[in-house]
Amino acid sequence: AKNWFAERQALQKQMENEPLFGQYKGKNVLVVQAEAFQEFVIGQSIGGEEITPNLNKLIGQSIYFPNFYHQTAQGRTSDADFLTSCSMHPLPTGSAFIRFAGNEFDCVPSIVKSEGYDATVHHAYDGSFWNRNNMYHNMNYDQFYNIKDYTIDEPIGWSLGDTSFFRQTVEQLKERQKSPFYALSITLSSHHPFKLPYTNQELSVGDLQGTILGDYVQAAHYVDSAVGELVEDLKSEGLWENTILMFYGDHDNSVYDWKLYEKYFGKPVSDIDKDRIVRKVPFFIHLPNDENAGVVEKAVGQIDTTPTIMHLLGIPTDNRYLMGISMLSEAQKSVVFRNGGYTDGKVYFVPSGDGITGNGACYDLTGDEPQTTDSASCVAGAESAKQDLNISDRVIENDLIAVFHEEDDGK
Ligand code: GP9
Repeated sequence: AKNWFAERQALQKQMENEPLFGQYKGKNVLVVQAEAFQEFVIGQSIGGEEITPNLNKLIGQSIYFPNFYHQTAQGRTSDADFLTSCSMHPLPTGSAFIRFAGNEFDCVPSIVKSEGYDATVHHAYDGSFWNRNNMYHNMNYDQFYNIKDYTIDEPIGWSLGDTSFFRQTVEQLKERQKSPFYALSITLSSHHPFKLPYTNQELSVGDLQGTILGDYVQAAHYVDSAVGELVEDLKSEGLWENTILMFYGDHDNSVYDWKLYEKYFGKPVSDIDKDRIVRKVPFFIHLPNDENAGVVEKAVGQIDTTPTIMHLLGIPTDNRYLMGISMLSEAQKSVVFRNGGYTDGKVYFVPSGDGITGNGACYDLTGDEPQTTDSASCVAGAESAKQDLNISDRVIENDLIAVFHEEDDGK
């Protein structure tokens, strides 16, 4: 396993000679992990209105990755957190947050703390859910703000509406008076089954009215407005120009009634579209002064988030055990899904008996529309995906990062 990481570290190292490396050293980082927020709502309108007007505008001022995939499994939101913060794959069963919270990992809070950052995590729900209290303690956060730290002045769904959640999160960051800060804020209002209070349902969803997908679209619109207010708040607090804002969706919405999507898109949904609709979540990075804005088509995944943060802040990856590589780097690797599927942007592999359609197909993505292609084109990639998953499982189950660190320290 350590040899595998040596190869990965060599690939990660490429970023150190690339233009953005360290260009945002010392800036604050605010990461928004949005509940069940999928890519298919971005840039779309319904009933003549944009679903995500604020994000659409912000994406134009950010580095936007339309081919960013979630890689989560049974651990859902906790898997997204583990993938993005610790750059490891989720487990085949259960959640690493619950099963291996005591293990050693190289997660973003401890990495940025070694550079003098204050590191906090914010989520307006019971701190014991997904074993967060223990896992966040182990991840070395300076503080975990949970339901006990929020005033429920906008009750929505499981707890607090995202608008108030963001406002109170910014207040918490201000009160800490620590700079630079790294903060992860995990939203909740768009949780399944997406039923917002009537007054928060602002869109006319037409044919989708009264369906779960209609409710989902309303919820996405609400989250978008909350993000719009967050941006205004950051501006009025004087944080906007010295903070990197990242936004991504954690996982899919568990709605697999394809007739509803056909109504939404107004056209049939093919098998490959189904798989990609389910796996794609948006990812954007807003940099101070709207710098380096543009769309990056490269296929990237949640596991690449921590190395991307390190790239911007200029933190080398030596002696860190991370499976991803920076999304901003020219270096290439595949996005591996927990079911053994993968994509490298050129092909897309859906293993048989698994995945959304389970059709065991290899698709060529290089033309205008994805086409099934000879399965031989996906064989080597599928082998390598299997190996990545295997390495990740072995490392987690045997707490090998602790061993690697000990060996490195002894050198
Ligand atoms: C609860 C929230 C939801 O705290 O993170 O988790 P999920 O049910 O989406 O995994």
